[in-house]
Amino acid sequence: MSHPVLARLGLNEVNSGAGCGEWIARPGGHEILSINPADGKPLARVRGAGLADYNQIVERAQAAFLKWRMTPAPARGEIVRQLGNALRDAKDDLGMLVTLEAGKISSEGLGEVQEMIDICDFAVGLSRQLYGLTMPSERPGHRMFEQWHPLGPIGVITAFNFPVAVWAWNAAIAAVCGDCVIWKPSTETPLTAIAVQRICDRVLAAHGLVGVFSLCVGEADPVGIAMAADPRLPLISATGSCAMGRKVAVAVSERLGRSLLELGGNNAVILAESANLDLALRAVLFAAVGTAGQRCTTLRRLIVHESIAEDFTARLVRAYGSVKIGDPAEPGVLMGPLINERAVTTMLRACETIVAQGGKIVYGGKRLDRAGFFVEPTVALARGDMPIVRDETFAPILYVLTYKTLDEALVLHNGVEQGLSSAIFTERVTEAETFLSARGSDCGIANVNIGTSGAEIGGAFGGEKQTGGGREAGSDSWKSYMRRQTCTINGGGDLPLAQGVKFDVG
Ligand code: UN1
Repeated sequence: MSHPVLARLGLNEVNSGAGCGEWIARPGGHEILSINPADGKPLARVRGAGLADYNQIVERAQAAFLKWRMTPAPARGEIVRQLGNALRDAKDDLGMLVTLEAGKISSEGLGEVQEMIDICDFAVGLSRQLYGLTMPSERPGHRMFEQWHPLGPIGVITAFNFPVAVWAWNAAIAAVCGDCVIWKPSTETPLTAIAVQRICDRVLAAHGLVGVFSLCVGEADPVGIAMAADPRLPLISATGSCAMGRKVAVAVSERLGRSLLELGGNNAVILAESANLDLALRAVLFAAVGTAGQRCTTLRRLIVHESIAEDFTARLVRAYGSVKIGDPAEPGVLMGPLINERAVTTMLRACETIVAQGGKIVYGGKRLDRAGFFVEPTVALARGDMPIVRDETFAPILYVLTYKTLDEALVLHNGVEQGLSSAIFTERVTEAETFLSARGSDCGIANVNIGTSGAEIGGAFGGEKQTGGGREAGSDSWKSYMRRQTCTINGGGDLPLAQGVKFDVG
């Protein structure tokens, strides 16, 4: 066994990736090798689910739903509270496993588990606040109101870059809403998912529950495809690339199901002339280089006022030079590896394309000569009309673009197909307000004087345009996980009809 953390989290050399409580001992899908991206070596193996395993998991979730939907929401919240506490107890180990399997630096690995704990806390409070409105009826003696009911078992598909937090945003909220959750994690990070599922198993078993949360590790074919097409799952929440989201959206809408999509971003910062440049420098560095550029909220385009562009780029390049790259488990390291070999190839190819399209790489652009999947964080001078700038390359490449007027900056800013996160750095209130106005940022997240990444769970998280339109985590995102019912009760002895319609017999 490669690392003691794996054993502490109940992981073996070969693990079943399918089940809940009682795991399917020998699932029939492909075997998946979990690799540590920091050295390219295997951590452990996972047996993925085949179609028969998937069906068994859905059937168990359907059975569990019958009991879970009738459990009072605050009682469901109490179980999510206990899950949050179990995550607190496991925080160090689980954070380390995120580092080992996803290559995130330690503080980000721990941050992810903290994000799970935070959303559990949020969900506990929410379990007593699933409010419906009461509205005055136009008919005498009538009462009209709406109430929210659980949807059913739902499918949650997550990506490698947030291997546990994004599941938690969905699962904690869905659970207090009364839904059961079937999780298909990325095949790059099956071990963290199994570890989380085992924690869920323990919490649920203490209450005689099984099947509220279940796991189905597997390839898109057959598991992802089956989930998207499955009418037993009224909602599919999916995080990943726009290409993946498009397939999920088509399959889910074909059966008139609901999807909640959190797809690619191409996030920008507008750096105005008046900006506090020290603050901006730190924010840009974290947003562009943090998580090795593998967040959907990663800063990809820096739109700088032309008067400060040269100086700021020079400072940025110096700062890039001081970023410590290396083993993400080591203290002081700020940037770990990319997730796999394919990600490295994609990044290097993008760097060639930048040059071919007339851009100039002023820092980075190369692979590091060491084991694992390490690259240099990269800064490129570019123009908004270069096709590569409009694509999301899931790697630490930052394009620097320049502008003269705020209107011009906004055109550049909104001139991409994705619409997740955005920010402006300015000390002028008029510029900040324009950025936040209806003619400003067209993204789901718009910040002033903070970077594009690192959102808190209390807000609704998601984006517009090809980012998919879904909202997860805080605010009223819970409504996506429930069905709304409008109820009218006639408490009088008469039968008045709405809109004054008369329909009297005799
Ligand atoms: C993602 O990359 O899919 O705002 C989610 C952030 C994190 C979530 C990112 N809280 O960067």
